[in-house]
Amino acid sequence: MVTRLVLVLGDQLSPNLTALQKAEKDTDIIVMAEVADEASYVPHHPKKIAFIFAAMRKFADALRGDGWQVDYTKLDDPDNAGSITGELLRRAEQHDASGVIATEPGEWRLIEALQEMPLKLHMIADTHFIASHKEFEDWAEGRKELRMEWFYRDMRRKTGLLMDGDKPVEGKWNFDHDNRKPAPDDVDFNGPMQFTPDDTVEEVLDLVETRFGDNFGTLRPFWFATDTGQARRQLTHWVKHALPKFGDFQDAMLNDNRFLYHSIISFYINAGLLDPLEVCQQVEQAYKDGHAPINAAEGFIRQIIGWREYMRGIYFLEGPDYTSRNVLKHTRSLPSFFWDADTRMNCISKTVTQTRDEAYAHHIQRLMVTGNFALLAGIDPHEVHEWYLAVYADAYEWVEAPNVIGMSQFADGGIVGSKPYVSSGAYIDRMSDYCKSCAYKVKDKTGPDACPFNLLYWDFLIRHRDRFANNPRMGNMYRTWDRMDDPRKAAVLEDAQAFLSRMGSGESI
Ligand code: FAD
Ligand code: DLZ
Ligand code: SF4
Repeated sequence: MVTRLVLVLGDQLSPNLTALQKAEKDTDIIVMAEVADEASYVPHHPKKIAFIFAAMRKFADALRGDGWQVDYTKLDDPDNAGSITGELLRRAEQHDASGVIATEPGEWRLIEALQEMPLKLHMIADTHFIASHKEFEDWAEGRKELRMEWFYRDMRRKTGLLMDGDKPVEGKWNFDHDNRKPAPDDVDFNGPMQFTPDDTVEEVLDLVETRFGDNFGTLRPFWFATDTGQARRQLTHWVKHALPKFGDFQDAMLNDNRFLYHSIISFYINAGLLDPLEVCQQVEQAYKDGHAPINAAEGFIRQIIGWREYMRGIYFLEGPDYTSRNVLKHTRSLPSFFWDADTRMNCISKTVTQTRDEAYAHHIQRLMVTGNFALLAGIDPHEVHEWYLAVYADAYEWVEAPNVIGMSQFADGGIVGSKPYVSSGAYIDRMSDYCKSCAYKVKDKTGPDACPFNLLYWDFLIRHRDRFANNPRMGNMYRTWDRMDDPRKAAVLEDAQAFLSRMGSGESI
């Protein structure tokens, strides 16, 4: 009998994994390994490492219960080879295995490492996505602009989600204009379901505390779901109590509410615990049952079959050099307040503190607070990319990089976004209550108390005028600048430079 190894990675924890479908229970051996290389290629948030290790251990137990032979290596196992390929080589020798079956990993780094390994490799597509690489490539072929909205409509047609024959339900593809309400006074949802750590989780928490306790991020309290059953309970809880208002307040931010009406399921979908199509079908059903309005259901489904799939398509279409793109030639170092939250800018301080505590921030905090600031201030996009990859529990390069390098930092030159996502403090003030308790004044455009976003916004636009002045979506911004009188323009740019040099010299800002 020939034995083959079947690799299951920490973000492939699904019984429908293609590698498992191709394997034979009687003869093949599943290899799962907690390894130093994966746990430290960026300084991951301790909650992220604990989540992955705990979910891996439980998934391995479930596979054993289902009759599979699983060779599982814990991080502190003395024989641990320290890398995925090292572990495969060690197990191959142990079992005299003929080769490895693997589902394609979500990062070029690991795909390349597997391909270079001196073992026969059968790498299969990951079918936990709506679109295959080929479908995305065919869609992209010959298009001048790869706009998400057009791709999304194809995914609606393909899945049949929210479709009435070949037409979108309620006559429109996109209800986004209903989804920009500012922060509500009262949020009648208490956030995600929280799970008390069981023995498996506790053991992992102790390990992570010892080995990664110095990484940025608070490990305890730890409440994440760590198996599919728990993740489904969280999803159902959210559909019941929060989905109806998800659309309305999708872009809002609040000092005292970290989750608002967000689903907090990206950790679970990205690790394989939830299936994206099943999640969307559950949301569609809530709409059909009259429980959720169309703007909520459509807004949510678009995030998953639209943005999530589109981001993956871009990552694989653009290739391994994507994370080193830097068309705006930004070179400033990431300021220390991205790690210690020590800044008088309340929006940044709140977002970084929340990120430290939860390994989570929602989309608008990531895009319009930390991302916006990094872009305006001209931070090196690779440093920004490594920060996002480390600090969020849902971050794997296939989804993080297009969001950061593309959508947030415009470092890909406009493949993901047709214009840079930049704003002055006015946007943050409209969508949150951050500015009310900030040391800076959002209404001040210059002077010692002026909101730094106001200063840097103009500095950014003027710095990159040659690139953006002819962008039809940015003409208004430049016209507003051109209407300002010269002394005002000079004061804005001077104050912006002074701010950047204070930041560069490490002064508290
Ligand atoms: P909800 O707001 O409830 O949205 C529902 C689901 O839609 C999410 O769970 C997610 O699966 C999907 N989704 C929404 N927007 C996106 C998007 N832009 N790209 C991909 N999926 C999306 N998402 C990640 O999963 N991993 C990342 O590393 C990541 N990095 C990001 C970095 C930046 C700079 C930005 C702007 C966004 C990033 N996102 C990332 C997208 C988004 O912020 C998160 O998916 C979302 O905040 C997760 O929280 P949630 O589950 O409560 O999402
Ligand atoms: C993120 C991560 C971490 C922290 N640790 C492991 C690990 O020890 N073993 C493993 O199989 N996977 C881990 N992962 C997930 C991988 O990094 C992920 O599979 C690749 O980045 C591809 O998406
Ligand atoms: Fe952020 Fe400016 Fe508002 Fe302060 S005033 S919270 S720095 S946007």
